[in-house]
Amino acid sequence: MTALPKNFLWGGAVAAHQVEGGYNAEGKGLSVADVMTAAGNYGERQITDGVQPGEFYPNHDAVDFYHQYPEDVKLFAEMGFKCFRTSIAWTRIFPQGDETEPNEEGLAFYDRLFDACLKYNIEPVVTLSHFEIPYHLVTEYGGFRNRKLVTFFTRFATACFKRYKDKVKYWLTFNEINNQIDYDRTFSLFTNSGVQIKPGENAEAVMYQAGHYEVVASAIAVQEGHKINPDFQIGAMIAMTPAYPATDKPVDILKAQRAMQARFWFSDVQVQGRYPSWLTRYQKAKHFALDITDDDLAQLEKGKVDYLGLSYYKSFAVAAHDDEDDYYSYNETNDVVENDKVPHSDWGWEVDPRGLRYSLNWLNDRYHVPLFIVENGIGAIDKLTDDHKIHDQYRIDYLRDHIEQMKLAMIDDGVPVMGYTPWSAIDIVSASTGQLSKRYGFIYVDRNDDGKGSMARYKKDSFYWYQHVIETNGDDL
Ligand code: BGP
Repeated sequence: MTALPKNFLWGGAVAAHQVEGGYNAEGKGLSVADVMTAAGNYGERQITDGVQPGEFYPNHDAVDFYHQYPEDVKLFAEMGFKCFRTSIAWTRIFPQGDETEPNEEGLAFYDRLFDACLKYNIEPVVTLSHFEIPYHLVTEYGGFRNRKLVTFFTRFATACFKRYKDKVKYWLTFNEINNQIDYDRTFSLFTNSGVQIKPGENAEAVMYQAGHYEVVASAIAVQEGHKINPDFQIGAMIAMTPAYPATDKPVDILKAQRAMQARFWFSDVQVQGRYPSWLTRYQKAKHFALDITDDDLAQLEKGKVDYLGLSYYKSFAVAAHDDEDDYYSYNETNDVVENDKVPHSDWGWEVDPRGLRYSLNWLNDRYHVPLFIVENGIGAIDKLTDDHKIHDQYRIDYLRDHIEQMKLAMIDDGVPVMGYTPWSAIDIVSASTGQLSKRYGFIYVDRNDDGKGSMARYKKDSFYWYQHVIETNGDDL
């Protein structure tokens, strides 16, 4: 098999709120992640009115990366990482989100972290907003339902671009910006845009308004970033979960088409610089009175991204409700159905490696920009043996199968992929469940769902396997 490009960016990914801890260290403010409790299943975490002393809040200490990052980065270097993806916690830089001046202690922390990476020639890949918006922007402004968030986000982005212009080349604006297409699920709206739906409100309309302000904020940030450093590569980032038609019935085919259009209108706007025609008509037909100005549209055109980051975990199937599906509108909560043609993980997520090759081709045909797989992994219950080993063959098998499909897309189909940073470099807090027991890392962290544990790190079998994959540039899986 022909080798991948020599400069292929092998690495691993995390997010600040899921790995750092230090939730109130050195001036950091509360983010939406800090006010969500743990829970048992997808997206069921509860939102509280703030920090309840004594209760276990998974993101408060996470896995203490805030203090242990020098040793952790050394382990990433031992695996051979060429890059490391994490986010900058917005609330370390602007604790409340609406200040005019950044918090120097927060800026200094990420200086130290990026220096630790660069010491080993590990390129930081930095997400600006990864489900971590300041909670004050939620309570005071209503999150991204408020146009003021455009100013607050671009101020945050510009502060980061200026400070790290010589340390960070690869940036991503909003993590999985398209999750909120699942507008009936509180978790998706609250974590992406900090929006909470009021009684009687049309959640879909609010989602389109908040999503609009986010893509405008992203477009302005891209322009500001390129002024600060023309070499910046600034990307959008989507959860690439392809929707398959549940059957070959024409109404299911149409439903799957609308699902793909709805799930990826965010990246359509951020990559192509304009709204897709179906959406403009749909929003009018639904009488959504949205605040979209001509200046906004001009910004979208000028602020197109340089590449597209994506997470890939699974695919799913969708079905129409009847044979006369009008507008063939899409409601993720109601339209997604069980796909029994593929195996599932411990948390019921479809395991579909070929779906990655399908996705990479679909995105390449649609956007014609470089792609970056910035998340791919399997959450599992890992067992720590008495001699501190973790035999996670299931993770090796999952990642091997997906890397094989990525290589086919790159080498046989000619899809340009910049890099691959599996989720996750080290065990982290699961975003949707708040669980530490839903483990993804190459490195095991001794910390449990009740907050107990030594925080010690242990290399899993997958650590050594991935080290060899990187060493052979993906030739030997
Ligand atoms: C994606 C997020 C990551 C991570 C991942 C795994 O949605 O970008 O932050 O959370 O999913 O999902 P989970 O943590 O819910 O198991």
